[in-house]
Amino acid sequence: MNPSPPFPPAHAFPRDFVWGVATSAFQIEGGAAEDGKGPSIWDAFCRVPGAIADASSGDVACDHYHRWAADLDLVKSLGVDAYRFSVSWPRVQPDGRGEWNAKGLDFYDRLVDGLVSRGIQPYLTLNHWDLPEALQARGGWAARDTVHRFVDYARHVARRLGDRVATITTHNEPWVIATLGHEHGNFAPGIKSRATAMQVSHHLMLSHGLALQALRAQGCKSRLGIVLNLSPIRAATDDADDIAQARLEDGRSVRWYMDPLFNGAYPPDVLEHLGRDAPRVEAGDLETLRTPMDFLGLNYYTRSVVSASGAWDIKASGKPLTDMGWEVYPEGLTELLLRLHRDWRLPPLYVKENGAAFQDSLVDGRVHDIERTDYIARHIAAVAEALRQGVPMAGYMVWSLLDNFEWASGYEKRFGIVHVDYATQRRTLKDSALWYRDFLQAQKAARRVPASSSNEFAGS
Ligand code: IFM
Repeated sequence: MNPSPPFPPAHAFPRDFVWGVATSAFQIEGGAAEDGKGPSIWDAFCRVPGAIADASSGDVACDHYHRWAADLDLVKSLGVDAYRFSVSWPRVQPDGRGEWNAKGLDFYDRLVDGLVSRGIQPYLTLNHWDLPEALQARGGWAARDTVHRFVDYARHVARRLGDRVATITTHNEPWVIATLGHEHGNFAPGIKSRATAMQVSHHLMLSHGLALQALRAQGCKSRLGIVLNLSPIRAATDDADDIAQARLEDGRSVRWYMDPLFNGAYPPDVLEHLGRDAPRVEAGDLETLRTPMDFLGLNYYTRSVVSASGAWDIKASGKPLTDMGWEVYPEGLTELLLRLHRDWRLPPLYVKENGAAFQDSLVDGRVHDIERTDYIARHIAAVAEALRQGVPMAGYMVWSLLDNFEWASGYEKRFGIVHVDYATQRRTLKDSALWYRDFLQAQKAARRVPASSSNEFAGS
């Protein structure tokens, strides 16, 4: 058997550092048309021929809608502090406006109670991409009215669950919704228009700011924030064109979100580049965008290397690649965290997703996923290094608890630390889950002894 990677130093992390695992509704729940749930844009997108690599859908997924209690027992067995999940908007409001679906709300009520009774903090996300299809028919995120529908939805969910939920994230990865969903068109709703994508990104962030204001106005006690997918962007060479391209990519994927959220302005170089494709911004919008947050969430998987010609081949880096073809580059996480800390005034920062897809084999009830274990260990060490250098890190969550529906890749890519046999829905803890569990036990032991008298832990 392969050796386990050593544990990152236990005392690198503050005592109240939050360790967790993450999932999202569409990727695990199934129950796609059950108990009054309406269709989402991803239900519709899955029906488009060729949209999903294995022609699958979220109809059943991990059947978490029925197996949630056993899944929470699994979460509990890992010893995490928090569980990040998302609410499916069309499950609780099938048309995205008007009537609420009591059975859908009851499901999340039970889920939150189930977490609290197991001593796990619920970390709720309102929008992990599954917009009600009925709203898409009225223009989706490109329509300003959707902003107001989202604020109503946020208010209702917070009224129902906010008393027990530790944090509420408005949107997960707005860049993905805007760019992959509306510019490249390989994600739902499958639109290919840069102008639409930029308007969508503005509406997502506007709805985020308005939702924060609305939730605070109604006395919501949960901590509020957003989760961005960010990467350090590097030029492939020292060539001036490559450097300019990298600066633009950084503008479009990092500064486009960070600048308005923290400084109340879109980056001027990106606006100039976009020209007529820049979004329509109404008076007062920019002020709303910078509504203070209680936390910023960051999802990190890899860095991005760009060249003006587009000719850079990721294999040239010589680093290992995951099953997604993404370079394993943990030092990029430290680099990114230091840069965010340097360039913006940040609230407490969480890594809300980090993990890797690899080809797994289940043999005799075990999955020896040494590459995933190593990936997680090295990224946790990268967070420790950022903390050491002064970044206000508050938590780290593994993506993902379960193998699940990986969007346009269907079920072909497995990100879980728990293996799912989709034919039987049997769950098996992979070695990465066992490693994470043991690491968290070591963390807890370290919390119990004074920092000065402890040693660093060695891996099991
Ligand atoms: O599975 C996704 C998740 O839904 C959002 N962040 C990236 C993950 C891996 O691609």
